[in-house]
Amino acid sequence: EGVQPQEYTLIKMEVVAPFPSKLKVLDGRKVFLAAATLRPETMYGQTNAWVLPDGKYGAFEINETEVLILTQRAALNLAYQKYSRVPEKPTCLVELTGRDLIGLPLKSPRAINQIIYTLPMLTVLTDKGTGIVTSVPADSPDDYMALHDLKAKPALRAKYGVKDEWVMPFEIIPIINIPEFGNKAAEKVCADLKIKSQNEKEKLAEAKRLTYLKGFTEGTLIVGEFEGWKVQEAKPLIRSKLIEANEAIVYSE
Ligand code: A2H
Repeated sequence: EGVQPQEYTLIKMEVVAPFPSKLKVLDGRKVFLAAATLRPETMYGQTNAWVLPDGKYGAFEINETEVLILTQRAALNLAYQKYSRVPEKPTCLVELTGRDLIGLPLKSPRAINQIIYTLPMLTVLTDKGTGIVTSVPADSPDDYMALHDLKAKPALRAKYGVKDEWVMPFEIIPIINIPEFGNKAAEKVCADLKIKSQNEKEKLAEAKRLTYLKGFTEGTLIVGEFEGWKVQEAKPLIRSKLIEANEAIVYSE
């Protein structure tokens, strides 16, 4: 972890009922996967969520009706944050692994796709954010390559019990134009750098650096309420709106 605290936005992705047997104890509650992002303005382009298959997660009660699924570490961090409204000792209603979450259908704020699915990504870190990541393959090289791998490799899907219909219908949704990279910056930069899979960490770090910088300084939104706005200007407004609507939570670590 860095020396500077990192401020994330936690996106509340609602798990659509009926719940599978592992989540039956949560029946009747509003259950969310909490995804940590630095790019709340990209939420229009969500195609899926990512979990680490062998990662440990828990379902934590945050008030009478709402439950957040995230790592225990993140639940504790959140509880100690003054304005989170999470009790200081959040109750874990059920312990889960990433495998238990794969295939869960979600409704996520601002997503153009009505339903997105929870899928495995092998590079998710459980000691960063919440251990849950929302996937925006148009603008995130990690997300683009992980989705590309799942689409291209039937054996990878089989290994994690991923059904074709959770992956194959989901195409990149262009949401931001960057003059140098077009409307699918992550795809363009991954192709330019000849990245072959989600495991090419060094090349992906370079791809992230390039897209992150240009997206922020030169990107323009091409969808949604802020269509035509510069990313830089829209970002804080979209973030505040998500938080005011109780669709997202401030989180730092
Ligand atoms: B970002 P930083 Cl469109 N493990 O959100 C791996 N990656 C994680 C994570 C974890 N536990 N928690 C969060 N992340 C991802 C959107 C996005 C992101 C876009 C473009 C770039 C980008 C959609 N995914 O991040 O190490 C999340 O993905 C580029 C760095 O704290 C989060 O923001 O700087 C970002 O990494 C946080 O990374």
